Amino acid sequence: MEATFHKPLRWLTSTAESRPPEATLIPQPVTQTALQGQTFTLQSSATVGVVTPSEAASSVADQFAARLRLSTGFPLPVQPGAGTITLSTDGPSSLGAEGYELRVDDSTVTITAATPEGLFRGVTTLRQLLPAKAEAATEQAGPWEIAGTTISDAPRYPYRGVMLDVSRHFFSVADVKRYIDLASLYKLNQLHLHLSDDQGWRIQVDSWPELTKYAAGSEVGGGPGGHFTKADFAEIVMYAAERFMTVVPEIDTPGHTNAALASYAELNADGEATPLYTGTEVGFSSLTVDKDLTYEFLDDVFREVAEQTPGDVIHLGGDEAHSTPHSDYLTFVPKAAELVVKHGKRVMGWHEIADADLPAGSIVQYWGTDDDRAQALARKGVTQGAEVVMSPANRAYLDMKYDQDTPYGLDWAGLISVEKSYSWDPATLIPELPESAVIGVEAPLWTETLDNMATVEFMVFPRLPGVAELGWSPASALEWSTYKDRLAEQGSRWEVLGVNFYRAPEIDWR
Ligand code: TNX
Repeated sequence: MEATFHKPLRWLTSTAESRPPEATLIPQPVTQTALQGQTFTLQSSATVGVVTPSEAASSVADQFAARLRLSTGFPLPVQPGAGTITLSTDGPSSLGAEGYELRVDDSTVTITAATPEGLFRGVTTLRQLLPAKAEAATEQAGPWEIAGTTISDAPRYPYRGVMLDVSRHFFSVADVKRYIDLASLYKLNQLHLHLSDDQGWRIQVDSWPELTKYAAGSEVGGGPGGHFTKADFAEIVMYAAERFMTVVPEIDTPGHTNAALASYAELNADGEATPLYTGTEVGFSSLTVDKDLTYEFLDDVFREVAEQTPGDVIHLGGDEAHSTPHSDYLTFVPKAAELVVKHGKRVMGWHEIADADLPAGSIVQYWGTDDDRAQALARKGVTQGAEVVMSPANRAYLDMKYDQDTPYGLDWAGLISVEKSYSWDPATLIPELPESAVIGVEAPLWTETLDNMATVEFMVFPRLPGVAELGWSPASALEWSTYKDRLAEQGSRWEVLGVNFYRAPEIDWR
């Protein structure tokens, strides 16, 4: 199987000295230089041109123009060939799939990339260069000025993710779309959806219909739950794809499986269905490792999930299997992993899976808290040829409280201030882990204490942009003292977008 994720680009170096004082971008681009004395002003006559239009490149231009029409009230026609704002996919392949160059001078804006995805990242930067009011959904007064600049940019890592746990509490398609919109503002490219757990099953599986007929109707606290039909899930996948974000579906196994065990008595060792569960304990459920039916079940589930997901990864969980004897766990993981591979996907799993034999091309998601055992498992995964995504729970977990007064969230991995969530290097956090094995970062959001988007946004913002920057910007550009000024600027954008962000006292909000 062909691996999607490539080695980080190392050929571009940061030039922090050339950074103009007005730069307020997150993530910080690889290089940015001011064009002194030049200012672009978007006028009502402006056009958006697409050079070498393809369906995907035109869709990037259409999305951008549609957004700006709302706030500027300008017609902004999209046309083939050069425009006032030109998007070109004629850039050199040396920019990489996500790289782009952006130039703003007195009269034009040009974004050049090698792919539509690169154009999308460039447009994301352009949106941040415009005044915050450009994000408004209603017409605002100009002027629409951008300081002259040239930017050359490409990501440090190919995997830059955010997770949403829709199992502990269910979130609607509209909620997930908003989550995608907000994450894509920071160039994140992976949406990990935690689709099954003890408390609820959230994705339609036709061959095992009780999962959604029965176990979707449960969630933490006894609320109504819910699930994504195949049509819903396709809508999410497409919405994400239009924003160059890949959905990584997780079916958590062999623990965190009460929803399945409650739906089908025959999956249980004693043949009796468990009751639905609406609490927040972990580690009490397990699939039956020595039953053939367990693997028939997973074969069907992974097949139907694979069919619904164009990305090349299925996450099989593997965390906190405290009710699975360890020898059983070591038997289970390779068998479950083989089924994921059988359906054409790469295996991803929480770092515990690295204790078992893993198929080639696996991805281990590290969620440790600087503890030796978790770090050793990440290294063990790499010894087996796996790649690593970094989600250290004491830094990247968005469900941890900011401080003891935070009204929602948990604190088992510690309190995580904005500075703490930003101040680490994915390449060096785990001692003796080869840097080349790290393919990126992910910020997980578990939702035991979160049942609506306002509280989700409160935990996600302002920490998510920092993790996004760790995934995109060169290590030499990561500096809290300048980051926190750039972050302060983002507050005005969130106000325009109606984001319920936490006004952390560490940040000097404008
Ligand atoms: C641990 S992190 C879990 C989840 C919980 C989370 C709460 C991980 C792989 N498993 O089941 O929701 O803590 O922070």
